[in-house]
Amino acid sequence: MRVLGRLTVVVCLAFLLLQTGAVVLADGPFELLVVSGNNKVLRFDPDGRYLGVFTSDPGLVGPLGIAVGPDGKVYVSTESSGRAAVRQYSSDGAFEREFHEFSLTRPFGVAVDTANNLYVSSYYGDEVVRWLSSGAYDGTFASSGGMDGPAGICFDAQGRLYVACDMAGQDPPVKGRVLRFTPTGAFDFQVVMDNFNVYPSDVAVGSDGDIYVLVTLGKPNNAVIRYDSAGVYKAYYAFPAINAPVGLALHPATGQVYVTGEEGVYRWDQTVGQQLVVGNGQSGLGRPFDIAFRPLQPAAGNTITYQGRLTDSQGQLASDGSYSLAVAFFEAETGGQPLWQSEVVSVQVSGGIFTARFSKVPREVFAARNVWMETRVNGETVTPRRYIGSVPLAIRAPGH
Ligand SMILES: [Ca+2]
Repeated sequence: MRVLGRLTVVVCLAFLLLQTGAVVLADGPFELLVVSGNNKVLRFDPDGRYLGVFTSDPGLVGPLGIAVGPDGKVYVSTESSGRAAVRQYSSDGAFEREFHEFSLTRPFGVAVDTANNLYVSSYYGDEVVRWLSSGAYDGTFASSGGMDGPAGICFDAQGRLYVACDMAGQDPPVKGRVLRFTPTGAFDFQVVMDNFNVYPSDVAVGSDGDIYVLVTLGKPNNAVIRYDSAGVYKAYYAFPAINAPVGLALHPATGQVYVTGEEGVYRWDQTVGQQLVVGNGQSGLGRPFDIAFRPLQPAAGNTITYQGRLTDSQGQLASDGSYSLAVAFFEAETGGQPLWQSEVVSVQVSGGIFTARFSKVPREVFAARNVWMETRVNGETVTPRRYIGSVPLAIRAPGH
């Protein structure tokens, strides 16, 4: 017990409910980040179940491309009113910094190498530029090989950069192609489309080294064309339902092809062919652009709703009003470092009852064998810690 002003107050846990955004997946623990034209990035599981908003950062205006770095940082390219940039987010969607250069135009493609350097295509600049992991702008990384109209970009396992080029600025016209560059930026290989008017807009490389090219031919002929690592044609995945396809990603475990167009997010299924994953307009999705897979982030959706009652030592309800409240979780009843502690939130107490919500509680808290929760009210620690057990999806605390 601690004295709070003139009152001695204890917290009684009415109940503690853990809500989780984690979904058990049959096909592996991955989630899909989808750039939404309404200035958001949304999270979905690979079957299209909505997992929440990754970011609706007000600085995200005109989002285009997306990439996830090996350190879990997420990069989203944008262009608004002629100003192009890339915005960096933590894995839980908090904005961290912006990369901007005046020369950047229509930055459709974003990729990150294994050293966390950032690469961005500049569609009208006919180049791929780079920012080093230090944040320093490194200028042009690749522009040779006749690069024209670079859009989507990606790396393969050998650290080689692939650039989907629509070559639309050429007169007389030339065929669209994917250019490949060595880790030092030297042009070393290309895959040229078989026909004119086949415009590559994005590229992905499978774990087997196969090259997948998303091409625009006009609805209903839009498709992904698969080549082996030597550029030999291998397969054709037709997406007749979509117009203006822009984003391509391969499921990291199954290799399934995912694309976006005006109508939503689609994937190619061995049995049924094109298959709708998320329709445009569903779950707040507005005109999907680029997409990227990343490991499922259960923690990002974990929210604790803490409803409790404040009383004094005689059991009298605390007076109505605003109180500050914070919680910390420990593996022991006394001592030790907290597994996690919340920020301080303000709660309204009415009739002794309050509700506090803490979001983004890391999953490690709930992986611990035994967990005690400590509550601080108006800066004072309320003792003893409450045992809340090893936490399943919903728990009821002992005591009250
Ligand atoms: Ca892409």
